[in-house]
Amino acid sequence: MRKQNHILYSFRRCPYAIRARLSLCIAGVDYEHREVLLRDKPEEMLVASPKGSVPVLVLMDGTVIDESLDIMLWALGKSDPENWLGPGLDDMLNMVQTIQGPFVEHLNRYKYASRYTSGAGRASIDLPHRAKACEILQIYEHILNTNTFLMGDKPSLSDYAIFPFIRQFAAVEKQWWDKPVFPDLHRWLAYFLNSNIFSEIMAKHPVFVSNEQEVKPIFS
Ligand SMILES: N[C@@H](CCC(=O)N[C@@H](CS)C(=O)NCC(=O)O)C(=O)O
Repeated sequence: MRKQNHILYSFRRCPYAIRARLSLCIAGVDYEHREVLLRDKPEEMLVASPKGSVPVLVLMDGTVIDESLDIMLWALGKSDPENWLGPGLDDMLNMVQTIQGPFVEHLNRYKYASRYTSGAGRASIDLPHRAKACEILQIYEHILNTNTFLMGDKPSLSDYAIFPFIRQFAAVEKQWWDKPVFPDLHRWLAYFLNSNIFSEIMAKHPVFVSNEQEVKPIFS
């Protein structure tokens, strides 16, 4: 009989799912990975969390955690071998809120400009929103001028909760980002992108279809 396990519904490139997987990995939490297609979400996931966003963690006892930051805090609460929760939690959460609030708003408008505009002026990227996002990045650049990481000389929850979004931002216009526009942020991001934990959690998984059906051999 198949062993019961926690289940994570995830999407490989999603920054929210990336940070959830990072925390599950560092905490050594064992789980069944269910890779989903955002355009075709499995029924099991929607039953567990009707809002339909990834990541969704369904614990063995049936508890559902469907906010990435809550998954991070749950995993690190179980085990935090690198002391990601070491710095003050309130300061870290404040920093994280800026990213998932205003920064993500500007990132989406910059990256997916054509979704927000129509007609002749339709652009593929939105530079005013890039500039607004850069105002926030300038704050991090300033911190990283003197600190190796956002909260000091060791990586913490803030770094791991934030870098997946900066990765997404950096990929929109790679040549421009690589000038580099923010040299210390560039160095900081490279550290995480080259880390073993990042390679581990970016492993590709076949798309999960349903418990009853076969798993499709497609990769996202
Ligand atoms: N607040 C949620 C946001 C998660 C989120 O927005 N995930 C995106 C993918 S990156 C999603 O699932 N969007 C739904 C969709 O595209 O249908 C969290 O932190 O977990």
